[in-house]
Amino acid sequence: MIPAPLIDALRRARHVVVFSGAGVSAESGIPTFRDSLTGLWERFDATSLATPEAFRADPALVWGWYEWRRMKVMHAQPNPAHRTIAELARHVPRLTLVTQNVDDLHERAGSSDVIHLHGSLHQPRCFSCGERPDTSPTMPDEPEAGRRLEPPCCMACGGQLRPGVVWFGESLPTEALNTAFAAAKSCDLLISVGTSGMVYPAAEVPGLAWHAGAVVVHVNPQPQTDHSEREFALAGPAGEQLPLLIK
Ligand code: BJW
Ligand code: ZN
Repeated sequence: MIPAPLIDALRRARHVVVFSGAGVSAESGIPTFRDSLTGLWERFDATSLATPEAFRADPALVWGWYEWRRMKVMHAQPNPAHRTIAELARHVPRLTLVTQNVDDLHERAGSSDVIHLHGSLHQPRCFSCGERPDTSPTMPDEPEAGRRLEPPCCMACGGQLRPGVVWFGESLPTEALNTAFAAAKSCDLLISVGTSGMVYPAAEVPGLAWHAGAVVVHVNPQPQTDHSEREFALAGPAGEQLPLLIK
């Protein structure tokens, strides 16, 4: 059941922001980070994999782990949540999609101009000079979690390529962050879907929208903390809840 004031807000909205996290890709078989048992940070140590220090210490361990994840994404398909977001963009005057995800499932579902706050698994760059290769490195045959793989060399300087994601302690891409914050402050409705809201500064996005007067809805199977006025929760998997919004 979608609350009537939320349906009303969606009908009236001139600018909708969708803010997505790992949970939106969970139903495509891509593991989240912090879910108990299945989350990546339950099984792998973030500080040995998702920091520049980790890459410096053991580039083959880090590159191999990200190639394993990239392969999982390449074999995955967008799910009804990705597809509903793409369709919603055709129903409202303006929609800005801001994602923390490093996969390309929103794009493959038909969304365009996706703002990737935490970069992309599919756009490596040189760890030394920042140059981006024209083509993505070829996929290893059968990468496995924990299999070490030497990163390819940068054609410009001979340095090592690194995954094009934002690691802990690194700044988010300035333009993407500014655009996301500006959209949050100017939207009438923000749909936060599949995120624990624990990682900053991205986690500020829903709050910015709420403080600027927008209606905010959280779509998540986990019970959320208390909500204030103009704030709603749709409790359940994104692939089931989001399609109800456009019915
Ligand atoms: C479903 C579902 C279904 C399940 N349907 N839902 C303020 C306070 C404290 C710390 C900090 C602070 N400000 C900054 C920091 C430090 C740090 C930080 O935030 N740490 C916190 C964890 C404490 N932030 C940073 O380091 C950031 N950089 C920065 O601040 O730079 C400034 C600076 C510069 C120099 C020095 C110091 C600072 C960068 C953060 C980059 C995060 N990168 C990662 C990894 C990316 C690469 C990779 O993929 O490996 O990004 S971490 C990981 O978390 C990933 C995600 O994008 C991000 C958010 O996770 P998300 O998407 O919310 O996933 P989960 O798993 O947490 O939640 C999934 C949710 O889905 C759950 O709620 C489920 O219930 C739900 N779900 N199934 C719908 N079917
Ligand atoms: Zn280089």
